Amino acid sequence: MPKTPSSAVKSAEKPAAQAPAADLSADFRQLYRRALAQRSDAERDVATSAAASEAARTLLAERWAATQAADAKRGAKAKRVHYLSMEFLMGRAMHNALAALGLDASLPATLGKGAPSLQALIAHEPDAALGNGGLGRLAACFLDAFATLGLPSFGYGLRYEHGMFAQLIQDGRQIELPDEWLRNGNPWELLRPELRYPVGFGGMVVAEGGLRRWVPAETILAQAYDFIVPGHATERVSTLRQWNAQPSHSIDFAAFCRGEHLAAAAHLLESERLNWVLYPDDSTPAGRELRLRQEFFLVSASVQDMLARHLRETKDDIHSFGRLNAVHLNDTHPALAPAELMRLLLDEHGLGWDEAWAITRQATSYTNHTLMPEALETWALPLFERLLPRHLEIVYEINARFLAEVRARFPHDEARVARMSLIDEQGERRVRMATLAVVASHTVNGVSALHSDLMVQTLFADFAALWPERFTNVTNGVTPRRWLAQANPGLSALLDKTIGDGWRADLGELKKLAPKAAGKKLGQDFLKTKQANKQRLADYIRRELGLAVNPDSLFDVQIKRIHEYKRQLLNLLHVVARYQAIVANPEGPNGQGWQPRTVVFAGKAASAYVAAKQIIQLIHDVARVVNSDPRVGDKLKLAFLPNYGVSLAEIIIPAADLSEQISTAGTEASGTGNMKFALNGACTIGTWDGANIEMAQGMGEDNMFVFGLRTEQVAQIKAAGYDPRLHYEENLQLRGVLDAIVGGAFSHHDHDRYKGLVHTLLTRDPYLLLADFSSYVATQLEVDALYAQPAAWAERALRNIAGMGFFSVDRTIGEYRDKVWAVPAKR
Ligand code: GL9
Repeated sequence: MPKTPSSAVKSAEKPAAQAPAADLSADFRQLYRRALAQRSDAERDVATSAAASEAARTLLAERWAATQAADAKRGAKAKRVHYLSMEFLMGRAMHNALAALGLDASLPATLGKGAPSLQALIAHEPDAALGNGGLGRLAACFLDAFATLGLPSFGYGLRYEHGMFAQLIQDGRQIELPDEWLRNGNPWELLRPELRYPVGFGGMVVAEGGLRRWVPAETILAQAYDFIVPGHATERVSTLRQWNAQPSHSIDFAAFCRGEHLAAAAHLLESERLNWVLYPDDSTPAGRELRLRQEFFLVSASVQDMLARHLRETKDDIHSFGRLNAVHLNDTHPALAPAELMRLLLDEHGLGWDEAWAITRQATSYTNHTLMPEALETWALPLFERLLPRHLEIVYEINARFLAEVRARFPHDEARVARMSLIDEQGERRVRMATLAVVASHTVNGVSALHSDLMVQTLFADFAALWPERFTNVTNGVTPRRWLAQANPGLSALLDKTIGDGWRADLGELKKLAPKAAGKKLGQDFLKTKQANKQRLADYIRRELGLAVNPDSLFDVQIKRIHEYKRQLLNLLHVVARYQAIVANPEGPNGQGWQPRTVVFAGKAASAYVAAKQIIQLIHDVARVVNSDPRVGDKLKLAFLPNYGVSLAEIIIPAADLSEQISTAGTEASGTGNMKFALNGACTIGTWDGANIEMAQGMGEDNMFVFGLRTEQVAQIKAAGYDPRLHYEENLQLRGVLDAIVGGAFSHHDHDRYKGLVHTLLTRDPYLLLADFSSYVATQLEVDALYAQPAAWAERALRNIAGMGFFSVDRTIGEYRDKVWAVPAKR
């Protein structure tokens, strides 16, 4: 059949068709048994999962080596993508590895009698939680698509010893504990002893024969570890190259012999602390100097590595670097990359400024992931100058040339020049990293249609006026492998039976569900798979919290970082309102009883974020009261599941009936959890924000429970002078809720505990919770009404799934490849 142009475009986004994969079960069995025999003295569960990961790793490492060899062979011709990110939130690797090898379904048969189940094997692996939230998980989904689409590429990150902190709840409060994910080693990484680069800090700049040269005061070595990431229906295996800091010289032996043991090793600590921790903060650059060192360490090692490879593969043709290499900045955290590339091109390779800058701009692109002003990185000039003196000279030169361009285009507009400068001159002088990223990039993208529009209208308006062609949108996506095939085998099997199994590689296939969505039998089968997932979550909640929840109740879920703009507090205000209504009116809103609900929260608060931590405490306080009130029974239960992460999400998401995506319109850049829920057949209650909008368009707006103010309305209300107290005064229900909280109804009559929280709502309410409250509560009643009709609910959920084809990470990476990185199709 001849292809229409549109299907030709679509098929370019699909993974390449593959010959049927070879059966690896015999090889796997042999490797597994050998590895197990070497662990005969270990505890059985630990031994079996270690043996299975070793066997899978061996098979994947062969494919990985073949991938590297194939790319190296094409190296001089094919463009490579380098994805620089301070965060990769990988989660567990075992299930994905076994699925990629085609061994997950047949595992029991492969391993034979007495072997552990897939679930048991997986349970022992710690999450690689080297990210804070959506931004880091997106990067992990990208690695999956890189392999699946066969894109020559590297992820570059840091090998943190401690990932995202472990969250413990004590008396309703969050306690942070270090996460020791590397304690038993990481079977999915390969040490690369030959890949080691010196990274300098501090020192001075000297002039030498017309060139500037940086003489750093200290040098730390960056040692490469390759974390291997397999793709779907392909033998390609992606690389996440993670840098580990090592001292450039060993202990001071003389000092050691004098008995000065600590002094002999002081510099070891200095280097090692670089990769101790992932900063647990998505909004403020904490521990400033160490964070800046981490960022430069990532950037310098990665840029040196790609330059070395490029020169090796092109026989020293530095001039073609920009044509053959994409350097992508995942947010501004790696925005020093263009400055470091400039330094190397100018000072080490002797290029002139114009050519060096042309190469740098040809290579660099940048994704913005948030408009939150507090997340915009800037560095105080004295710190920047002390650590990176040569880079500051380069930043000044970039700025001088850039501002000349601005002045030429907009004469006599010094206010504009001040706004656009790479240096913020108000108060303490600071380097603006987002500005550096925009000026150095050929393409800048946002992560949803709305966010990309707002980005050029607000944050980067001056830059869009100068270079409109530089800005674009690439809406986020998620991997259907981890988030549907692996997390939800029940629903996956039902989809396979109903529309075939092509959706794993081409999520657009889900649209075949739409004409079948009203089918009675399909609806019943769907609800059955949902029920089994809910039972599994109910069991987990009982084990974790000792709380019994009814698996027939509506599972209403909000899981994500705790942040005021994400409005977990609005969700909680609804819970309190519902609690009060149940007590006041046991017959239900229309005399037909209350639809039983289980509200589930999970998420971590940044350690220094006081308001977010208070919200966690309030959730626990409300839960204690509601869950133990005999008048409520199972009409309402509230559960906060501690230590949220990728693996917990894989249990919770398939079990959700209702997905809470309720950020203030204009604040959530995209969201990706919203996509995972809908893919698993949860209906969404959401604001007109981020990717919710495109999801609603994909599934049909009537199939989403949309509520609340839109972005323009939020802006108008704020401009007119928003007074939240008016809502409090007008809405009796809202008043009852806030009065109860501040009056100590949930805090053992402690009137002070939530005084601050409520005071903020009544006086400033920066995220307009009170303005959206009544619309939210009314929409929640619509949710109840639909849920009371199982067939109609199932149809709605199936229509949601059918509309999710666009949100595959394969489509996202296809767009980056074509629109941002301009990687030519394979010949
Ligand atoms: C984020 C946005 O807030 C999300 O809306 C978006 O989906 C992701 C990925 O594009 O990026 N930006 C950001 O700084 N974080 C995001 O999740 N924060 C964390 O990852 C903690």
